[in-house]
Formats: sequence, C-alpha cells, structure tokens
Amino acid sequence: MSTLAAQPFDFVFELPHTALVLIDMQRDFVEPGGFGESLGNRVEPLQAIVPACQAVLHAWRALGGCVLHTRESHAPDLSDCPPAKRLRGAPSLRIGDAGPMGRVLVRGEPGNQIIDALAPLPGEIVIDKPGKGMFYATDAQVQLQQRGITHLVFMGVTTEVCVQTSMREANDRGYDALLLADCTESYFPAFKAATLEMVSAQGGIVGWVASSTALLQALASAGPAASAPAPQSVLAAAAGPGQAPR
Ligand code: C5J
Repeated sequence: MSTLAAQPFDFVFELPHTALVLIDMQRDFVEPGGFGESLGNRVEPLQAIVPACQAVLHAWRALGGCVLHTRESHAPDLSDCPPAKRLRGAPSLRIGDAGPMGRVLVRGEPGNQIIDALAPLPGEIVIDKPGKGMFYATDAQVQLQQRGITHLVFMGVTTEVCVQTSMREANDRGYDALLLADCTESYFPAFKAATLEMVSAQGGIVGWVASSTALLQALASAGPAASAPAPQSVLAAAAGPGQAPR
C-alpha cells in the first residue's frame, strides 16, 4: 500500500492494481505540424511536460507497474470519425487531411505515433481511441480488468479535453483516478487550472490531483516489493501490441 499527499486528501494505492495512463502524448498534439498546431495552438507548453512525464514513466517501469498509452486516432477510411468532428471549426488541416506528418489523426501515420521520449515498450497497453475518452469505443475496460487494475494515475494532453474526459469516464466506471498536475498540459492555461480544480472539488468528485514529486516519493518508499509478480494469465494478456496500430 502506498500513500501520497494529494488534493482533496491523500491518494492510497497498491502498485499491482494501479495503471499509469498516458493520454495522447502523440506527435499530432505535441509536435509542430500536427493537429494541435493546425487548430491555431502553440505546442511548446505541451512539450514542456515531457521531462516530468519521463521521470514518472521510468520510475513506474522500474517497479514493473502497468502502463497504458492512448492515441486519439481514426481508421484510414474515417468510418469512426463522425462528420460533426471532422467538419467542425476552421482548422488549417482537418482530420484525415495530409499534413507534414502524414494524414492528421489517422492510425498508422507518423503524426499518430507517441513521441519517442515516451514511446510504449512491448507489453504495455496501447489504446487507439476515436473519441476524447479512453473508454469510448475501445477495449480499455477489458484490458484493465484482465490485469486487476482498480486505480489509475493520469498524465498527458490536453488536460481539459481527453484527459478530463477519460478521468470522468474512469470515475463513472468505479476507478480511483489521480491526475499529476505537472504531467498534464493544455493549450489554454486557464482551462488547465479550472480542470485541476474541478477534478478534486467537492471531496474529489472526479478524482485526486497531486504533483509528480509526491508520486515519485511514494514510489521510492514503496520499493521493488510494491510490484507483485503477475499471474501467468495476466502476463499472457500483457503481451500487447506495443506501438503497432490496431
Ligand atoms: C484534443 C486531446 N484536444 N487529446 N484532443 O482534441 O485532448
């Protein structure tokens, strides 16, 4: 059992039953020339969280913790992209259009890959999600249940869109969810600040918020014993697709 200082109160978790979730740390959002920039946003603030995300990811992996990555992505024929999503607004590139990193938000394209610094390792879960939330039209729930996961630690982008939507979906499904404040970012600072507040408000109506430092301290005191060996069936299920698109 590990405990860390969080808002609105301490977050208590067991590493073998907790997954680290990285939401949409893909080139489309984090690098110039992608979907995020095509919407008129500056990507630099999102790049600034990468070192903190890396520190947590490395510590988590060192203890053998479960890791789940998501990518916001659509099938090449866009059959899973509602016209309302594709046609909304006036971006310089729409979903499916050819951009500097290939077709925007399309599975298998260079821009749809998770950035090198946080690239999934073989055996880590990779969820391609057509929506903003990680559970909508995906098998995330099945994958987590197979591994006995009850708690989620969230990092990624953007705070108020895909991260918050995924946390709300997780909360409704009964997961205890923690958001690491310095490992998530928005193109809009005020939206990030509001999300951090609304997640932990009202006694943690969506979940908890803490710093990566607090989590790293909790992991350091947990040590290798926190990572129980996985049963054979779970190890078999964990041989996931890595970075390969589904
Ligand atoms: C957005 C996301 N912002 N990953 N996607 O469209 O938050």
